[in-house]
Amino acid sequence: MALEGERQFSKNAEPIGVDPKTIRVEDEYAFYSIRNAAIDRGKSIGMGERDIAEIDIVIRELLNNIISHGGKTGHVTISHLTEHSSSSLVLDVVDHGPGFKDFDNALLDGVSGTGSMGGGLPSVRRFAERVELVRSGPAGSHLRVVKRAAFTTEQENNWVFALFTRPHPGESECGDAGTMIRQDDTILLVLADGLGHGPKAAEASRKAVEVANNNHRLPLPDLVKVLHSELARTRGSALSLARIYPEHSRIDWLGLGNVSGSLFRPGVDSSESHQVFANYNGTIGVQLGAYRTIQYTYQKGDWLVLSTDGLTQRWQDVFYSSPTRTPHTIGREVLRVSSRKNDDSAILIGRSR
Ligand SMILES: [Mn+2]
Repeated sequence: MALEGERQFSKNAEPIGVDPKTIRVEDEYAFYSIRNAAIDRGKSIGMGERDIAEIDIVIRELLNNIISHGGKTGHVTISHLTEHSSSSLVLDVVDHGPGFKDFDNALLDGVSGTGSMGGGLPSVRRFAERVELVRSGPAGSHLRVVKRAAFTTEQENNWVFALFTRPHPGESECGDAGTMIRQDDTILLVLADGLGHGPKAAEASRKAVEVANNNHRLPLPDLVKVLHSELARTRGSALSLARIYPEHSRIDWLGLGNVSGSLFRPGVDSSESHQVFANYNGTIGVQLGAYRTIQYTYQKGDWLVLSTDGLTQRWQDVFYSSPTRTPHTIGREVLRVSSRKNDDSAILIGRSR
């Protein structure tokens, strides 16, 4: 919600998210196509019902501003980010109006600016983590809105997830990246560990997430083939894929390299059973040997954990001892106590309810 430091115009007018999709605004009916595309994208990055409802309101307000104050035409580019601790929806809104006369006031409740865009954008501010004025002036405005998915989402298929990443200490970018994609009755989980750390590692893992997002309907072995060819010009990445079929209590697993997966089943006498998934050797984009999908079954109440080798085995102790067992609290605690000092770290943790 903080706007401090974001009032200067950004140099970067290009969309900052991956897989950008641009929709023109020529009249108020553009609302429906933009809303639907944004909602689809929000769902694909794991947003829950509340986030989706808020996106609806945010887009309504942004479109109102284009129609009422922004010269009636423009375009909206929808993209997403999967960096840091969570996924975000990014909206780049460009109009052909006279620009903002008073951007700060436009974000306040009850302020009506006549003749300028921004006759009040309070809901945009309330429901988005970042609202940034990229450009304002007689040739139109460019507003960037970043809405982060809540850490955990609860949806009809009864899995709750949290994704946490942490960069190598001393690096600004994290070389590990992941995503959760809900599609029809399945959930695809992706966790990638770009080789090494720093910007080149981040480039590889981000690319992997982007390619997985764009090809998420493919069977897992086919998705690996596409990933392998698309990452050929990157440094390469270890990567694991899990596709959950809630109706069949089944997880299809395709693990490559050092991104591990496991199921935990809390026992009645506080003992836990732990099943570690099998991984094949290989580095996406560099070298792949033989691999196949392996099926596991789970029960209600089981936990699924994907993690990179930036976490020490101590994370299992945190898991067993954590008194407040939500994916969010456990994931955050695991990163805090068991991240290695010499690598990026990431955990994607979920619970079947
Ligand atoms: Mn690593």
